[in-house]
Amino acid sequence: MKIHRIDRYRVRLPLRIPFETSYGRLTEKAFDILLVTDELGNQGIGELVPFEQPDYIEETIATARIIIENHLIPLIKDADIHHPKEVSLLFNEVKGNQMAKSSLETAIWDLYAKRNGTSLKTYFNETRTKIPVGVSVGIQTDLAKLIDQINEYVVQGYQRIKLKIRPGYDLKPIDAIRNKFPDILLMVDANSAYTIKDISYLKQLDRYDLAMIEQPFAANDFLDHAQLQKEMQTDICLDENIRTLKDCELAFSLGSCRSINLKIPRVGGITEAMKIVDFCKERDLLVWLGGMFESGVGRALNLQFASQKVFKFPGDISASDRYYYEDILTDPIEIQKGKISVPNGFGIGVSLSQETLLKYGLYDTLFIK
Ligand code: OSB
Ligand code: MG
Repeated sequence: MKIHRIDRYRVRLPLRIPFETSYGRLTEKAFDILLVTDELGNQGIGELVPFEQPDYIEETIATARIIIENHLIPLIKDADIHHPKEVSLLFNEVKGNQMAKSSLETAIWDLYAKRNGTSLKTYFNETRTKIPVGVSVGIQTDLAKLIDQINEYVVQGYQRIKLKIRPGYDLKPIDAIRNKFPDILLMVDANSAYTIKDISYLKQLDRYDLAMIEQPFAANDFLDHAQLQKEMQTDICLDENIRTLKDCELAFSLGSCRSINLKIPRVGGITEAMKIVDFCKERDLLVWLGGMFESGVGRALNLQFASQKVFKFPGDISASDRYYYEDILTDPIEIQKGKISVPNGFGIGVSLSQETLLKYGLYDTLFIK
């Protein structure tokens, strides 16, 4: 397989509901769609997912574009690729920058599956056709509005609610949700907003029967998380910390968490994600699939990957209408009875709406043979 050209759309899609986390507020999501074409004219699609601000992790969409154009494309433009697993090896000399790598690596997996006339999920183990899904709810200081919003998601069938929290917005909203929905599968995500000084405060969360607390401490901290996990009953889940399989090994051996939020782009692509899944399975570490407010392309990829039976905990993979007024797919992703169907076509299984892409995006060509 030879790469003959790479094109992209740089897109900004307005969000239906602004999304607020412990570190900021998002009203539009910027992302790039990369189209990788082989010597036979097959085309793989990948999404570049980082945010515009380096406030979730250090990568931004602008830094990722530079890495892609100046460092990653030169590594694949003359290569003869027999299997997409070779791409992560070719990219090895570029340190970090996982989301930049993932955008091309996942496009090449999609290309490979399309070339072979098969769905992407055929490369994964023990797959299902429908996936249980959850929804991540942004910070909403008006608690009546928060409860209304969650109620709407529960009515739509979402099987798990994840609430974003930060100091000053934690016990009260959690208490309000638990009072109204005593039995829902509920978890919280702090996006690194607390520190080791908050351990005794955070222990109060143990009384709310939370499925887990995601990333309470800094994105590169393993020791303080291990201390917290020792003192708390509630499972700790790591998100920002996990960039590689090595990070999972470290977290497991230190006891920093009992659960991993796996995002394919945050670990550099499908090949590393598969290794992490194998590791978690062997160690009985709960692994579930997270999200990055992806467009339909990234969520179609997430659905293919989350089709594996090991992802029994509902992922952050919501329907198109939870995020956007218009998605960039010809057929938006829909939820039915708390589940989303894995798209059926070749590769990631979806086709692009060129009209929507051009309405919200700019097209250019990065490389032509
Ligand atoms: O921490 O998981 C996170 C969204 C943006 C940035 C970080 C996170 C999130 C989510 C939403 O929680 C997941 C989604 O529905 O895509
Ligand atoms: Mg998170």
